[in-house]
Amino acid sequence: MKLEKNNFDAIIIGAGFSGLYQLYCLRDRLGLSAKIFESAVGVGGTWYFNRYPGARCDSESHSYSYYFSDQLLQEWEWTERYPQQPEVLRYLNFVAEKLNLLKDISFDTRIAAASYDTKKNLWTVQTVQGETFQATFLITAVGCLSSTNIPDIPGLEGFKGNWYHTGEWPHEGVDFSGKKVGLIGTGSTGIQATPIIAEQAEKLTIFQRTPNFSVPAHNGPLSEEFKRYVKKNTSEIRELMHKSTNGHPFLIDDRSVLETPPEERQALFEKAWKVGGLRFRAIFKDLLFDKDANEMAVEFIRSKIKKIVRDPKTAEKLTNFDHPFAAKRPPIDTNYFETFNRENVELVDVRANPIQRITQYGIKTEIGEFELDAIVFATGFDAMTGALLGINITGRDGIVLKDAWKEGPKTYLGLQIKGFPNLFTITGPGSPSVLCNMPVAIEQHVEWITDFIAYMRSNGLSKIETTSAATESWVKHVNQTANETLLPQATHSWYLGANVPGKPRVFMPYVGGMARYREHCANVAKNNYEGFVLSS
Ligand code: N01
Repeated sequence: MKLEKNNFDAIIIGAGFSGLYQLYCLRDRLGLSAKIFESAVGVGGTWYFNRYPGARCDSESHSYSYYFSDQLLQEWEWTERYPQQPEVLRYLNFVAEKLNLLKDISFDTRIAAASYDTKKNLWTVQTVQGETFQATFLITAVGCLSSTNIPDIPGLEGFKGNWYHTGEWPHEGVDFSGKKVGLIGTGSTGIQATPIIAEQAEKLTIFQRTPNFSVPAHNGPLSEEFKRYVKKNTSEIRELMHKSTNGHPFLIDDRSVLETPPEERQALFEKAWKVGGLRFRAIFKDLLFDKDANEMAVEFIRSKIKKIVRDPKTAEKLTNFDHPFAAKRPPIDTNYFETFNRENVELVDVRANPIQRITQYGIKTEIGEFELDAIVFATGFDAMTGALLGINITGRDGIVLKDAWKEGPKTYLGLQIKGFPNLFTITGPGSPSVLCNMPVAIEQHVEWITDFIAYMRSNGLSKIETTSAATESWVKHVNQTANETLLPQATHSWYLGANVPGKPRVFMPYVGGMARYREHCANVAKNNYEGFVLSS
């Protein structure tokens, strides 16, 4: 164990779900000296920053937990089917205190740069304040959706009202009472925020570029019976999540929508709509693989929206879909479409009438100017690579990560990058990550990294780096797997990097499923970490 003040065995960047568990594993399981550097003044990562109205997790609460500790599972109790942001933040603080993690986290400390010294086999990280720290291992736990994307719309600097990005929401909250609010973006975030802001604001105008699918969440308090079921069946729930494609506590049904007779198919869609949430996507096995199969889900959702939304013109704008259902991350909602029946809500189609500029008093589109007191950007993130590339990372022989990823991110297993020895990327591009219930993806990565470091230490090894061959073959597999599905057909998706101008178009997450990925990683470990060069 390294004892000098600024030297550690491992440095972890980020104190969200992944960083906290990684610290616990390295410090308490392996006995290493480890330190987290976190830019915020508290734990939580994405849950620390995303405080927008309606912020709630789309995974069911009983699955949105660490499953490595029975004690944590028994002591914590979720209150609703989907946890609200403050509850998730309370949970992460509970874990950090329970595991005594806070003393090894340096808050309010942003890492600006990290560089690898080949001779010393050491990573040096530098904070924005200029302080430096060193470690053998560098582990990024920076989150996939943490670098906010604010579109470059001319005129924003001259806007006289207030504007906000949902991912950097003021901690004191925002009171929209009596205000005319404009909201740009209809992804999961915009869809969650819309009904809540509409209840408060005098007027809410939603600027929609791409009509989005959404399925009712059917949120509500958890029954005492369900809470007892969760506590009694932790092993079964864990096993089910590990077996499932997306790390959720339910499996994708083995039934084909195309082979199901029409009446039965309709009944199954209706039943799934009543159950709600991400379970809707799991009722047929072919929805993400076959365009005709997918079209049946599209038609069903379209008909539901048209029944909810009273104004036919608004309903038309909301259902003029241009991509397959679930090819982009499918939002789930509470009263999203119902909100368009309110007198104080207006929908503007900015694909037909593009935003021209932001003026002093509002947003100007081709059909006219919308007067606004506040603008909410629910415009998403520079996903998966933004936060990593926000740190100036230099590897072996002066290789800069930005240059290495000029044509898009390339990793082995989403965990390691050629040219960057001893650097691990938790839920990095090329891993199931955002296509999975995140805590399940995170636990698997953290445990795999921990086992790898333990293996190195017990074999007297101190340096690992993946090979070009392993990387090329994995990247090819990630692309092939994506192309077997309909997901790349949503050409404006952040999965492809298409939401950020100039970002290379590469399908970033691994679509092959959590269960398959898990098995693959286990085999790599079993074969003495095939695809890595290990040395002392
Ligand atoms: O961001 P998004 P998000 N002019 O990128 C629009 C996770 N999440 O924050 O589709 C006009 O999905 C853009 O339009 P288009 C979840 O994984 C999780 O909503 O590019 N519009 C789109 O409508 C999710 O997928 C939870 O045409 C512009 C929207 O902004 C991910 O976070 C809750 C524009 C951005 O949608 C990101 O979701 C919420 C412009 N210039 C989110 N630029 C939970 O489970 C962008 N848009 C808790």
